[in-house]
Amino acid sequence: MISLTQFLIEEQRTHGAVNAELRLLIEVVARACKRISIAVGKGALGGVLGSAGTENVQGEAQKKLDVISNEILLEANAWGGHLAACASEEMEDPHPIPDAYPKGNYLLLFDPLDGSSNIDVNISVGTIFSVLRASDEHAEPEVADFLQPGTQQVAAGYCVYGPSTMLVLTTGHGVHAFTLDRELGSFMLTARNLAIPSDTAEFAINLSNRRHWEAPMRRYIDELLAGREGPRGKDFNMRWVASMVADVHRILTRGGIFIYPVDAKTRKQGGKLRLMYEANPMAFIVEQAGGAATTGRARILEVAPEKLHQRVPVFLGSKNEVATATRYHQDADAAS
Ligand code: P6P
Repeated sequence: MISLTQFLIEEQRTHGAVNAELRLLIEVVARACKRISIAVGKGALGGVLGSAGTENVQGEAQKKLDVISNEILLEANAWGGHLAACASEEMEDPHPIPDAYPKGNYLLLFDPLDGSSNIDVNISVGTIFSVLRASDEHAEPEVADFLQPGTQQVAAGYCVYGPSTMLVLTTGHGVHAFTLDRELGSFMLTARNLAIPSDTAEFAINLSNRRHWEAPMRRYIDELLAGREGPRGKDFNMRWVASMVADVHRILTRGGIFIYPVDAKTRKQGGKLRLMYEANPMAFIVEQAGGAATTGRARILEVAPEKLHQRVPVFLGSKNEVATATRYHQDADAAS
């Protein structure tokens, strides 16, 4: 069993997709995730549960662990000379690298603790990150430098803080999973080339929003709920953790479709989930594992970003189900 470091050095040798600077970036993020895992794992013993009493840029109440996780990632990435800047769900604007340190060639975007509403009830949460190349147009990266389509990502990953802490990573050559060995303090490679089955009998959606959905969304889910007597001719199972990292990890492990559609409640914002540091990294990972990821109308990775905290609808997972759900939306648009 090899460590993350050995795996990255082998990737550097074989594919060249990972240079020394990107390898350092990934290792620094992994080390930050270890620290977040320790903080999350302390639960009530760490005095880190509950609300921070502040709101983030999304107007959402921040949990103490949201703020702590954000700080851990900022501090970890300040000194290495691998980043030009960071951007986070928890911060309005890009975060510059302190003048005391050299700047690097990459931009790091992250949701430091996704699903944090689950923390106080001890359900799995996670960190999601995306890596883009920095442009050399501006000495200090601006928002516009971050607004690259998901196809420009050079790496993406997440860390799921569950019964075990796992880092899942792609640099464009498959998806690989590492499990934290707490005695060694190292992420150890436990799965190479994760592959999402093309078909599934399991879907993940917040069904309580059904009355707010568009017609094609109701059509697609109602057909799944009709089971073997319905047009799909088979029964489906439903899972909804309300923690994207946990739901996506299950889909990477055994297949499924995850959907957070735009609906009457979220139409003004364009959806609930954020493009740059939730949808794009998860879409890169899912496509690299043989799955598909769309907005219900178009490939997520080809969405041209307009704002740093832009939201999009998300349909991702087993490619044949994503194709069916997407086709229903496209057919409805064509008929309207
Ligand atoms: P709902 C967590 O807040 C999150 O951003 C995702 O991790 C998760 O999939 C979704 O929102 C849960 O949304 O409507 O079930 O609370």
